Amino acid sequence: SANQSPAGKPPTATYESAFLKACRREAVPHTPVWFMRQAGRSLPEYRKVREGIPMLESCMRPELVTEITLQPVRRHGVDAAIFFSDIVVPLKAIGIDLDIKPGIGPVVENPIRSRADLARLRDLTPEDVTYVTEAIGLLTRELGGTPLIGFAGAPFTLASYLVEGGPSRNHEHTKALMYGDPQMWADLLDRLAGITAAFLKVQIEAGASAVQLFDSWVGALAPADYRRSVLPASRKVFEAVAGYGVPRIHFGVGTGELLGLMGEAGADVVGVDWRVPLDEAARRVGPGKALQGNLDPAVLFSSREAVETKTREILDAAAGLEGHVFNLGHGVLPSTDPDALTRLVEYVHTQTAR
Ligand code: 1CP
Repeated sequence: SANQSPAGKPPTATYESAFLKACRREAVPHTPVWFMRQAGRSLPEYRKVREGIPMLESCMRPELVTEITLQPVRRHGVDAAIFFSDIVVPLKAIGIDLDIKPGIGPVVENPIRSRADLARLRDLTPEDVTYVTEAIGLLTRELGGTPLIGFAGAPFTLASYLVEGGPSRNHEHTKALMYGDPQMWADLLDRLAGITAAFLKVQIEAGASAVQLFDSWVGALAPADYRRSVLPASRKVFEAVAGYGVPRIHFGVGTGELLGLMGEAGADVVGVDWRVPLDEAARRVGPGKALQGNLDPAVLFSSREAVETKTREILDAAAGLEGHVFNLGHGVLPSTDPDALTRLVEYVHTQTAR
């Protein structure tokens, strides 16, 4: 596998990549860069190949997934690719009645609200997502030494879509279940942890060199609730994939107060949004973990000078870290100028060349 230094053989280019070295907290030739949502609507070549193809359908076409995943690598020279898919793909694959609606996001026809609904969440098997295995096989051949990041939604964020029935600002139905029926909530998250772990294993076994667990909306919770009601399920996911030796990244938005606990859940790399400077984030996370982040994606709409100033601040705050992967604090906004992203990759690489 490209993911482990093969005993008695020279390590692969992928294993020696700046991205995987930074995740392992080893010395790097330059700070590696990738962007959450680097594939997608900011790229005209993406809009072109997606034309007329619904989002979920495009995730099930291996050649299209391969092309879309490679687009930002070719254009921006980022240090890692992220598999083109969505956090709801494994739920669709086990038969949950959902769709991704343009301009809205994932919508679940019949939300999960009662104990009887839990039976709809059956286990995921590799046969449910053969198109994922096929796409990753194609991709790892095309990518050469560039690592591929696999990903999945974390149990809390998946539960939020399933219980609310779609995107939500306040997560009120989700919290009603969490506080009102803690046993059903625990069972729901445990089932989702099993599905998520199975989906990550498929990606790693097909050739993904790292995985990111997106708990995008968990910042809606206080630390005590996170510890009691979410951390056990996220820990189960991380433990399930620990044996592969691939770096595990854990990311959420608005999680400044949760960074320490998110590290405890078992990640090797903790993702940080723009609200906490990286040196402070490192104090909260503690030793033994790399950090990923954390430029506000909205900064890319300002002048080149302003982008460089904000980026320089991040690189300075990251100077004492054990490992740093440069990223945005959340996904690329759809109307971002792609050239601003290309310039940002170049700026981080030249500023950190060692
Ligand atoms: O038709 C389209 O183009 C729809 C837009 C879109 C895209 C391009 C959606 C719907 N998903 C995706 C791809 C996607 N989703 C990727 C691969 C792209 C890349 O990173 O290069 C990834 C990693 C995701 C993961 C994802 N989906 C997350 C976690 C990341 C994050 O932004 O926090 C979440 C929360 C989702 C749900 C989702 N899917 C799509 C939308 C618009 C949303 C968010 C809806 C909401 O606000 O709740």
